[in-house]
Order: sequence, then C-alpha cells, then structure tokens
Amino acid sequence: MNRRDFVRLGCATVIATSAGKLRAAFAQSLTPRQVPSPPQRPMAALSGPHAASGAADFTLQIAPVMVELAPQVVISTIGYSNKVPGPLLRMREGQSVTVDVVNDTDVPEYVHWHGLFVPSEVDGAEEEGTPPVPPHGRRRYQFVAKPAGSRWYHSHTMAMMDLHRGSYTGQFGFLMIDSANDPGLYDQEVFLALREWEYFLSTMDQDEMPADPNDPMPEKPGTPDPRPNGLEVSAPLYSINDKLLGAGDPLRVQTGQRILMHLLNASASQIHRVALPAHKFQVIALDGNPVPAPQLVSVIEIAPGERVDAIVEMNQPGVWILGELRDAVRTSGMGIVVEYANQQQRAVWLPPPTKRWDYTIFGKTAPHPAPDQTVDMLFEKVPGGPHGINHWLVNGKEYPHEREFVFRQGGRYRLVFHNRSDDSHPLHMHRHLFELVELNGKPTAGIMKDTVIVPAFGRAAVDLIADQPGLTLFHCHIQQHMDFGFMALFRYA
Ligand SMILES: [Cu+2]
Repeated sequence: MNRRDFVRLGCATVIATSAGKLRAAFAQSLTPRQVPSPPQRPMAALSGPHAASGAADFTLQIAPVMVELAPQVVISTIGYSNKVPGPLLRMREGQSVTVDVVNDTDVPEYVHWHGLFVPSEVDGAEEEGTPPVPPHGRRRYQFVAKPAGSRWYHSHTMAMMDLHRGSYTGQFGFLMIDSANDPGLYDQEVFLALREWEYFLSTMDQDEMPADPNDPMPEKPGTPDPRPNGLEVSAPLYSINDKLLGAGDPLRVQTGQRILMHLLNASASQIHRVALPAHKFQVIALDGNPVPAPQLVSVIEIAPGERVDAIVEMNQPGVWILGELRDAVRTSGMGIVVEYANQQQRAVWLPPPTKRWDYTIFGKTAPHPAPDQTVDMLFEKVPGGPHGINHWLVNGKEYPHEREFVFRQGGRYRLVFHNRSDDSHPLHMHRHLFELVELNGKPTAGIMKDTVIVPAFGRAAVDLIADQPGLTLFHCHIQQHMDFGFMALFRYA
C-alpha cells in the first residue's frame, strides 16, 4: 500500500473501527452546517473604548471555521484567523507584544496565554478579572513575552453543557517565546497539536486509558465509592493539528536529521500517549521549560494543557506512523506519517515497549528550601450529580472559594495535591511556574511546569514562589472538570 492508498483507507478505517460512535458525527460532518460568514465590518466600527492605537504585532480573529480533517470529513467549529491550530505566534523573550483579538461570534470570549507571566487583567480568565473580548467587538492584549519556551494560547470560556464552546472548539494555537541563548541544535522544527473532535457525552468512555493497577495510589480510600459514574466527555475523531492520520502531508525527513518536535495536547478531555516506532524521543523540555536531565524515551505521555519538546534523531529510514498508542484512537485519526526521503513503502506502526511515563526521570536530586507554608489541596469527585455530570470538590467544596487560598508576596509555598478520585487530572496554575518536588512518594527537583498530571488516587507536591501578584486561577485542564467545580482562585494578601 502506498501513501495515497493509505490516505484513502485512512477514512475507511476510521469509519470501520468505531462505527457506532462515529456514525452520528460523520452524518453531521458529511453535511456541514452552513456557517454564514459574518458581514465585513468597516474598521471604523472597531473604534470605541477598546480601540487599538497603532498596529498590533499580531491579530487574531475569532470566527467560525470549517476544518477539513480528511477528504469528505469536514467539521465546523470556532477558530482563530480561519486556521486550526491558530497562527503560530512567535516572539522574543522580553519583547513587548500587542495582540488584537477581533471576536466575530455572538458570545464573549477570553484568550488565555498559557504558561506566560502576565498580569491578571491580561491573562484571559474571567475569574481573575480579565475583561472579555465582547461579541462582535475587539480587545487588545498587551504583555511582555516571558518566560522563554513553548507556550500556547487558547479559549478560556466556560462551556458547561455546551460542547461547542471553550476548549471544545478549535480556539488554540502555539506561542513560542524564543530565548537569545537557544543553541538551535536541530535541522527541522515541527509543531504537533493533539486534538479530539466532535465531543459528546457518554456514560462510559471506552477509549480512556484505565488507571494502572501497579500505581502506588497513596490517596486510595479503603472502600471504593459505590455511586455510579456520571456522564463523561468522549470523542469519535482525533487528529494531529488539523488532519486525521494519513490525510495530511507526511512529515518529510532525511536520514541523519535531528527534528525538534513541539508537542502540545490541545484536547479538552483526554491524556494521550504517542510513540514513533523504531525511534526515541529525547525529551529536552516539559511545558516549555528545559529539564535538568534530558532522557531518551519511547513513549511520551501528555495531558491537556501540557507541552513536551523532544528531539528525534532520524536514523531508521522508512515510512512510519507517529501515533497514539491506543489502536482505536490512532485509527480514528491521532497520528501523522513520518516519511524519509526516497522511501515509498506503506506507513508502519509498531506498538512500543510499555514503559511507564515518569516525570521524575527528567529531574535531578537536590534538597528543597523549606517552604514558608504548605497548602494541602484535596480533590474529590461527586459522581453523577446535577445533569448527570460528575461534580468536583476542592477541599470539600466546588468553586468558588472565598479566601481559602492566599499567597503572601515573595512567599515560598508547597502545594500538596491529593487526588482522591479514580481519574488522572492535569492540574494547571495560571501566571506562575511551579517546581515538581514529589510524585507518588518519589522525590525530584528542577522540573519546572505549569501543568502536572496527578494520577488516579495519586499525590504530587510542587513548590511555588509567589512572585506574580494578582488573582491566580488554578484548575484541572479537563474542560468538564473545570466547569463543574474543579477550580480554585489564589489571591495575594
Ligand atoms: Cu480533572
């Protein structure tokens, strides 16, 4: 089978593999909803309190977009500047940046600058007091680009029961802040965003990775919760960037090249694991921050909100599938063909050796200064609450929290995340970086992140210096969990 056959079969495979789940989505996607293009407004209509003065460095237009995931598989969503992912925003560390956001939809929007040190009123979270980009209006975001590394931007609106808002849409893009001392030890740089599409609610998500029974699970209760689980968000279609596996151009490489891959999980709900048969990833940065001990791994695990930067040495000529480990997810689209020059054979997938993802292998051993304060955070699930949706408690209650979480400027805090639920959660702190100090009892140092997966019934501890005054949102990066209680707001005293 050559690549063209593969492309053709790609779609058929998708339909054949999870037919039940897919049929509805395909019926919809084959007859795309008509999206009326908004009337073109004259620039004068954009004046007013949020009018821009002078040209912006970047402009993003929030508007409906049709995404051709594969020939005859077209979905309609909301995107940035008619692209999914949105345009790559590339800037220099320390550069003053202005981004004009034009909202051509009927609802207020927020653009969150994930992983950047920006003031609360710019960060793009309603809870922190950022003003919205009004419907059919615009807003200028201004900030200094820091810290250097792989960042991203995405919608931060609540979606609740509407699976066509917030991170369920195509409103996401890469944002790179280039450091002056990037050694540039690579031949090609590629950006790979993992995505799910056409979300729906289901009582059971067969595609979800089960928790590993060998996990230490220090937070597991003696008796399991007998209550039935609520509706979870699932998806029938998956992609890397805007294409199903086999439908887009392959990643074209040459023997001997070093490829820098910027991986982003821009999904609303699932943790993904990817591999490239016969190759290893040298992980050099997590969430855009260089790790103390880069390591070669066969599998990368990445949760919604996280980024992994890895260099892959191209030393196994052939045509390969870089894809999700789960067959159902990969054959439903989450993969990309990697094609060496002058190789025409069919793309090959081989399951990688199973090896647990462990952040701590990228860390170092070093003592941590004693924190000024330790903040314990307990996360619990209320299965199948109102609307049949699971609700989430942080220290016994759903968001909002009044004055439970207060930082003192300059203080060193240790946050201990106790996950008392049977799901893994990617926990994200806005406007700050934290250092991972412990995961399920394993100590580590030097790994700086803004989002960390706390496994089912697991425990993680992170250290954070409170040096970014302003309201600071903390939440699970799974949209449904965030929307149904899994958030907390930190204030500075
Ligand atoms: Cu969660």
